Parts: sequence; C-alpha cells; structure tokens
Amino acid sequence: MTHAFDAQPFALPFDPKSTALVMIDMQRDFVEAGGFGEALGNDVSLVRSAIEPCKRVLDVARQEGLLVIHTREGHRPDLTDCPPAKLTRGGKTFIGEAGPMGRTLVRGEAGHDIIPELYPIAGEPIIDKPGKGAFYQTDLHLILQNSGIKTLIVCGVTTEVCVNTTVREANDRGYECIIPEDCVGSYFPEFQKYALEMIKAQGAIFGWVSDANNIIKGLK
Ligand code: C5J
Repeated sequence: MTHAFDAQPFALPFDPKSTALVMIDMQRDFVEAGGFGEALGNDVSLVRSAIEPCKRVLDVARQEGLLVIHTREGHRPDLTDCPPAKLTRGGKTFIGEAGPMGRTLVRGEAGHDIIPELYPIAGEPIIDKPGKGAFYQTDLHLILQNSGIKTLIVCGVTTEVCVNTTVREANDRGYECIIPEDCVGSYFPEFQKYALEMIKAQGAIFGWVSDANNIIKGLK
C-alpha cells in the first residue's frame, strides 16, 4: 500500500481500491435557508461553508473511481419508521410538518433531497436512513462489504450528530474513517471543534481528522 493521507493524530495509509467517500445528509433541509435546520433556529451559513470543499473532494473521488455513497436522513410519508420519541423533538418545528420545502425530513419532499451542488450521479448509491447513524436500519454495511471497502472518507452534516454517530458505528464495524474538517459542518462552532477532537483523541480512538486539500493530495 503506497498511499497515505496526511492526518491527525498520524498519517493514515489506505488503498484507493478499498476506500469510499460517504457524503452524510447534505440535504436541503439541513443546508438551505427555509429548511428544517433553519426552522430550528440555526444559522445555515455555518454549515454551507462545507459545500465548496465537499465538492472538490467529491470531484476528485469521482475522477479517481472511488465508490461514492450519499445518505439522507428522513422518513416514510406515513412516519411509521419514525420513533414516536423522535417525533416530539424540535421544540419549534417537527418532523412531518409542512414547511417551505415540503414536509420536514419526509422522503420524496424537496427539502429531503440532496443539494444540487453535491447531487449524486448515476451509479452512486443513496442510503435513506431513519436515524442519525448511517448504519442503523440500512444496507450501508452490506454495500461496503460487497465492494471490499475498508477506509471511509466521511463528509457532511452535522459534525456532532450524523457524522459523529456514523463514524462511531463505522469504527465499531472495523472501518478506518478519515474526516476532512472543512468538509463537515455544525450549527455550533464549539460542537464542531469538540466533535472533531473526540474522533482523533487517544491515538485516533474513532478515526482520523484531515482536510480537503490533504484528501485530494492523497487521492491523486
Ligand atoms: C441532525 C444530521 N442534526 N444529519 N441530523 O439532526 O446531523
């Protein structure tokens, strides 16, 4: 294996053939004005800064032939896959309610879809997930195993919620995860900082932290 990503707490060796890019929940509901994230009172400009670095990593991953997987958090229109406890969360707005981009976090609604800048192309699996972690009640692990994947580049939103949960799930399943810090976003700058520190602490306890430039340099 001749490739390695520059990263913290130390370089991560990888084989491009067994490396996938996982783009977590870059959905209009989280990233665009008028979506669920903003309706909860958040400033979406804090997560929109991840779009441009994500696009650069996505373009190179596609050029280099990596498996690219996209996830979306959301539920069936009848909400039968949404735990009752999750339906009561939000305080200001709730899953399934009508909003400017359709019913919040409901599959098939405009707000549930991936932003145009990072839209999947033919051949890129989309994982619809009912939870925060991308492995919970999905076929993500099966798809990764069938493709011989060992290393995951994890991008998306939000750093401390769906990105962090997915990285922990992946780590427990034996994957090595690297997170480019400028390709993940949080509505809370202090959560962004500590969510990334948690991942790389104690000698990469859940994974590695890097940035878009280092990922691109490593892939090329
Ligand atoms: C949240 C997510 N924050 N994709 N979802 O509820 O991180």
